[in-house]
Amino acid sequence: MDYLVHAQNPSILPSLNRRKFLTLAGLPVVYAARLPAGITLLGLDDADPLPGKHPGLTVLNDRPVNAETPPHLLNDSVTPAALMFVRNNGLVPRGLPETPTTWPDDWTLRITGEAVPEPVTFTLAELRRRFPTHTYQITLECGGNGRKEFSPPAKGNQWGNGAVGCPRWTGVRLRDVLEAAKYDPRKAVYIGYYGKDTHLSGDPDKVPISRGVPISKALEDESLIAWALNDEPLPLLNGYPLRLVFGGYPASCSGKWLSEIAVRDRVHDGEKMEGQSYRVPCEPVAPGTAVDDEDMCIILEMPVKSLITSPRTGAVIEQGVPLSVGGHAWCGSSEVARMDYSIDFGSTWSRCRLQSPANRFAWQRFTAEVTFPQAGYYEVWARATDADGRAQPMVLPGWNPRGYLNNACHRIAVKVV
Ligand SMILES: Nc1nc2c(c(=O)[nH]1)N[C@H]1C(S)=C(S)[C@@H](COP(=O)(O)O)O[C@H]1N2
Ligand SMILES: [Mo]
Repeated sequence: MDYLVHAQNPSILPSLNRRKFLTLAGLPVVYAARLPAGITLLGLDDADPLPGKHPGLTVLNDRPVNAETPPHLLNDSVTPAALMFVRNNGLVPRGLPETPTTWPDDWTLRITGEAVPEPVTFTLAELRRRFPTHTYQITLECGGNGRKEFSPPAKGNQWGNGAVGCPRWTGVRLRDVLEAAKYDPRKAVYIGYYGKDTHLSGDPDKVPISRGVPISKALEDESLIAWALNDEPLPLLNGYPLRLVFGGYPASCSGKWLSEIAVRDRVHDGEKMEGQSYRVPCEPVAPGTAVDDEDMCIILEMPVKSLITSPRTGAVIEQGVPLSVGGHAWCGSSEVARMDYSIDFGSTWSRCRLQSPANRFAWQRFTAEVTFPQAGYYEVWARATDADGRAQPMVLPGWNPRGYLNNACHRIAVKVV
């Protein structure tokens, strides 16, 4: 096997090169190349449960591990650790506990780069002792969440709607640590992260991912170097023992298994910062268009979006009984200002109740009591609008080659009997 494609991505299988293999739980899927588009391998359901994760997560891929959370399991206001989605680009670092209960004091974080006078190393124990600790509830959403719906399809994990979660994160401000490392504000342009996960090829000289954010984002109050999720050590698959957390930006910026932060004097040029990764066409293009690298722009803030988490799609309800609908809404910068639902395919909309966020970058709970005029099949559609008046589109927004930023309205089916 000279080249392994472990991506569990049935919709692109027919286009796979003959020499490429799909494996599941370490076994080759022998006839993978013949699997019709749209058929998901049944065996994925038998894959071993992921350490620290709820068995209801949908595993898209087992090497690297990628798993999303079905919308109806995301109903908690604060996402439990076991329900936080997992998106790995490489292999989880070896030698760490599968279900951690404490922190390794001697884990180190190096601050490097052109914009610090010299590299500085902090142990995790020092970080915890030396800097003020902050806790924020922050939504993380993969830039490719919703990719499954793009047509023509985009390569990569075919995420449904569940590559999102909003737990409470505890750590220190990245700003405080950069200041302690005496970073030079006149030189600093970007930060780039490095983690301890390893490249799928096993090549120690390659890193699976090394992304970052503009220095202005790095310096925000809510930009954290975090060691706890909901007051417990981070789950192994979510970056134990240390990770970055940036609200409002694609979650790919929030480096896991964090071991180094480079303060760069230029836009960070690490793995998956360049080319077409986490970029969209600078100008809108027609679906299917091939776009040159130089016409692709880095994704910064994520768009306004919402998810109906209760009831689950397919609910059967009794006529005359109002249905409680609930979910969350979030956006990359400002707050979500209003939330509406429709039961007539978007012809008319009614207001939902919408709570304020726990803090900036936390999702906001919405609820509505919905009544249906008669028995039958309905869909409930949900639409969030941000404080700048930008609303979710009802159909797929701007097609882009890698299938990012799908913030189309979420829908569920309801049978009234
Ligand atoms: N070191 C490291 N950090 C990483 C990744 C990774 O593969 N390795 N994946 C990124 C991507 S693409 C996403 S969407 C988020 C996912 O965070 P989660 O797995 O905790 O949900 O982590 C980001 N940070
Ligand atoms: Mo991602």
